[in-house]
Amino acid sequence: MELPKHGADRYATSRALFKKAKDLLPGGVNSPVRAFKGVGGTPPFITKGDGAYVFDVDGNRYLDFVGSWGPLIVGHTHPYVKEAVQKALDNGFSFGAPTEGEVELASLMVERVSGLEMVRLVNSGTEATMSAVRVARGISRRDRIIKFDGCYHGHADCFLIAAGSGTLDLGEPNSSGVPRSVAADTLVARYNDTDSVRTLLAAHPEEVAAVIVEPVGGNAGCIPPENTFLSDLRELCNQFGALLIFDEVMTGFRIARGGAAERYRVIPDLYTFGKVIGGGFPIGAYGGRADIMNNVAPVGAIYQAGTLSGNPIAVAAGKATLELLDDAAYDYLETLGQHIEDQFAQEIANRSWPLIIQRVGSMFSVFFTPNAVNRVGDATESNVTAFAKYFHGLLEDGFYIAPSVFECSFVSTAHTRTQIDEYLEAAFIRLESVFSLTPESIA
Ligand code: HOZ
Repeated sequence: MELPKHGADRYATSRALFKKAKDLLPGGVNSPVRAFKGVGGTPPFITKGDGAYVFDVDGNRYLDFVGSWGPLIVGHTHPYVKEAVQKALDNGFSFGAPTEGEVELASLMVERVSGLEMVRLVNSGTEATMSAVRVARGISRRDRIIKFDGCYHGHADCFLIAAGSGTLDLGEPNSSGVPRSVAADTLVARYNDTDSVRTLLAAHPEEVAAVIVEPVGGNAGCIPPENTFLSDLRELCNQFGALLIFDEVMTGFRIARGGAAERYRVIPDLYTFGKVIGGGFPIGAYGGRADIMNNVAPVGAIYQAGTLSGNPIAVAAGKATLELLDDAAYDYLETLGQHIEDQFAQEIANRSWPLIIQRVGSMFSVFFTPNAVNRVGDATESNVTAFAKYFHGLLEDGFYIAPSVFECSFVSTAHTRTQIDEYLEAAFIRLESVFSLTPESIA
């Protein structure tokens, strides 16, 4: 395998741009994890994506496992999605009025997801989760919610308590600026720990509007739900009269045609979506049973609105992306994901590396700790220095994985088996070199 050239100057233009960006944008970025706080160094400034690859301003090419943090499940600039977007562009950028495309996208979603009868399109995952919580509060007339430590549901005030994603790189899971009164209504349970939820619900009878969960933890690395965790949540919510919200912004239409609900056979009361349903354009959605969603304005009294909601370009991209995701696509993603998992697991066992790979479908993480990661506390045991060395080695080799041990990497249908094997070969060489360093240098 021919690796790209190494050298001090390979990120020169990115470095200069990053310096300038820091004067104009907080941390030089528009979303914290992009600043490489978790791994140090300079983020490559990306100019172009094509299939499974992205290219930076210095002309480096990377096999991309970030996929814009999940939306690009069919790869970059897929011709079918591109054509749909170009067609939509010809007709106008935004109307602030109903369009046929919104109805078509909603029906593609409803058709695939159990218990999803109606949806409301919004502009981001954050908008989706904050709106879903408002619906739960409006219906139940209760104020409190339960979330899980290390779960990330976007940046609305009520979720930035024991949050995941970029907050973990900064070592500060509670954002400043969140009013104490808002934080007091967010109760925090332990992921994969049903008893912690039961205890909170029992301690706050008739106070909890909703339990919101990432059905597969994706913002403290990839953390699958244990055994009956999700079905236990379903039962507890029924028992205590709280709504169960699956935040499927990351897992929706990715880990199965019908998302986590299909994969784990548990149906929540409300769903939130984003990422894949916009095919790379800004979008979000929340939805659930009609008897719940018909409480949203203009039918019901729970208000939520947006100028760009249902934007025709985002809708066209999302619709085209979903149309490409047939059973064969999910089988393919599963096969590639399984191959990555098997190869890593074998290599880890053979070489006794203190690592673990965790995967669900086409999302995966390699944790730099030998023990299973079942919640955020386990993930924070990861050797972040070793991860950073591994990450930068792979970047130099032309492989772009998530720049934080607390984020997932993603496979798309544009990745080929050959590309995946090239990545595995490079990853194992880099791991070999990381673990041959003295323990002190990677402590
Ligand atoms: N919240 C996203 C990762 N879990 C990061 C989004 C971004 O930086 O683009």
